[in-house]
Amino acid sequence: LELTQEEQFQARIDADIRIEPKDWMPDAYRKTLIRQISQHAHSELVGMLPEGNWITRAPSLKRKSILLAKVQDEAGHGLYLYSAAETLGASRDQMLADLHSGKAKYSSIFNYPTLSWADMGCVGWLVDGAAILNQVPLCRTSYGPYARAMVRVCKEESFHQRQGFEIMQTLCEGAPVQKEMAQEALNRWWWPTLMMFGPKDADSPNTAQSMNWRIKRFTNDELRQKFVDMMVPQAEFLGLTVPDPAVKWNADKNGYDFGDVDWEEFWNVVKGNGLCNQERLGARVKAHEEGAWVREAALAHAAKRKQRASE
Ligand code: FAQ
Repeated sequence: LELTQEEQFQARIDADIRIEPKDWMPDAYRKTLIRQISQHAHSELVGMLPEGNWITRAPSLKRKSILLAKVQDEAGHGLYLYSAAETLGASRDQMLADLHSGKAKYSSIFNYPTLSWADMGCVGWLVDGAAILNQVPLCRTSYGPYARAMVRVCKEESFHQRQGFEIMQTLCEGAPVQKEMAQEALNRWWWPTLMMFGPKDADSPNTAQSMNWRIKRFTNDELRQKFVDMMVPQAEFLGLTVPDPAVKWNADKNGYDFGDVDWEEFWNVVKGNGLCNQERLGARVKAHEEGAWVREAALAHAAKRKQRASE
């Protein structure tokens, strides 16, 4: 019995054999990966902005240098991810053009403002916590270059998460007003973080096929449940309360019950109408335009070197 190309491809996936750039793959697999990886790359770049807001206002030199290093890591993650997408034939210029025109998506979470120093704690603790839960399984995603990029990214993310938790812990062990700041930030970040995992499985058009191709290793709802199970005890340890009265331990399922996300808010932010969408995109476009001379200079330098080498 002869297997079709597509059946052979699926058999490799089912046997957990990685797909590499030069291997045959269905067009839809390539398209899905370009969509997910470029969206992921854009999230890293836009994700620098909410924290960039606090670099000049960090409460100490030590905090400033840690935050600076973290934001630089995010730029690096964006670059690995764009490179991974390029191995699928996507052009970086096109991906960036799609981000700048508002056509491409990036994570909803980065459209919320960072109003206090405690937000740096919550971004590290909750947002990076969610990012790690989502990305550790991606180290086993079926496409080789994406999986390998995730290994280093996850190592750096776990440092990011610890620094966020440590900011929260310092605030929670501090004066009452510091603890209030921590609680107020948790109240604002909790629900938007739950939205990072994407729509409910029943409303997620891409999950079933992406699970079948082993691009995704867990569904959106599975990861959201893992997140709540991980974070509720950490919040209790800090002496904080997650802003969801429905959170309750459920021994039968060996996990927490929790309330429903405000999906109207989620889609509103995804469609571009969140609190900071315009500001974030505006900042990216401005940075790109103001960096034009650097790209020109780098190209001119490369051309000169090539010319010299051939003389
Ligand atoms: N925001 O069918 P599904 C970070 C879109 S972590 C905006 O479930 P899928 C680190 C989705 O694209 C954040 N859009 O889609 C950091 C789709 O639309 P499309 C980035 C969302 O792909 C931390 C539609 O809804 N991480 O950056 C969102 O199977 C701190 C239907 O959804 C990744 O990107 C959302 N939250 O599952 C940096 C991880 N959720 O494209 C700085 C890799 C869904 O069909 C500071 N990505 N949509 O038009 C993934 O795992 C998946 O793509 C999901 C979505 C789980 C995000």
